[in-house]
Amino acid sequence: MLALAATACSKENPRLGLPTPVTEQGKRVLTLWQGSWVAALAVGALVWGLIIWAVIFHRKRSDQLPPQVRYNLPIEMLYTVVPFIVIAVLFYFTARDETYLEKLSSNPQPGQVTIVNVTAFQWSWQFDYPQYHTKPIVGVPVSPDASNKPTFEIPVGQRVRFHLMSNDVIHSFWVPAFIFKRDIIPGAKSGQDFEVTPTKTGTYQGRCAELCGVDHSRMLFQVKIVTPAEFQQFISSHKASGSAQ
Ligand SMILES: [Cu+2]
Repeated sequence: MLALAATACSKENPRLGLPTPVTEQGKRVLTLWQGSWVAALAVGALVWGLIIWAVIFHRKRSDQLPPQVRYNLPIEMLYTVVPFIVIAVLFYFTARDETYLEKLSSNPQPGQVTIVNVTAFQWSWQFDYPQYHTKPIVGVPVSPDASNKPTFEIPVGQRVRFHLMSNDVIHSFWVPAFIFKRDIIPGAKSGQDFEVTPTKTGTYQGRCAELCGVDHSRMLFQVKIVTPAEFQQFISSHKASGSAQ
């Protein structure tokens, strides 16, 4: 109830602790989270109701032992079937949304799907656009200057594919506003790609979410979601010198 009250000021449904999503995929995660809360509250209301009912209507009235009942088959069945239904519903929606979030474009073409290569290292990030032959955006490890976070840009309204790589240990790519994070396993051959469709322009904070060494907490970056025209400008200003494109 506290969580509901704390988020009730916004016009939209309460986000229950999650940030405002800035991607299509983030919206799906938020909806799954909200649905899980509704399911949890429904189950909670049932359990609380039964407890209160038992406390009020079946409290001790005398020293006489009430009739001792065992093996009530209908109730035993109910105990088994109801949790199974609860789990099946949660499983269905989780599996459905996981499939949606894992979906990758079969043939990513520049202009339709922007590929960003993300390389994590102790303790910063490098961002490359392999389709555009740009100069890499490299973070300075252990930069005491908080404004010096490596910042890359992606276009709004188009799919963006992140390809994650690590040079050393396990890191984790996390942009809270995406409501998504993915561990980066050094040498992993699969599972290191995911796609998002940004829906809201702005500058969003990112960080490493896997304890990866002494300066883990300084592994910060920023992602700017910009209009496609601004993105083209960003790409031309980062072209490697002497590149044909
Ligand atoms: Cu890290």
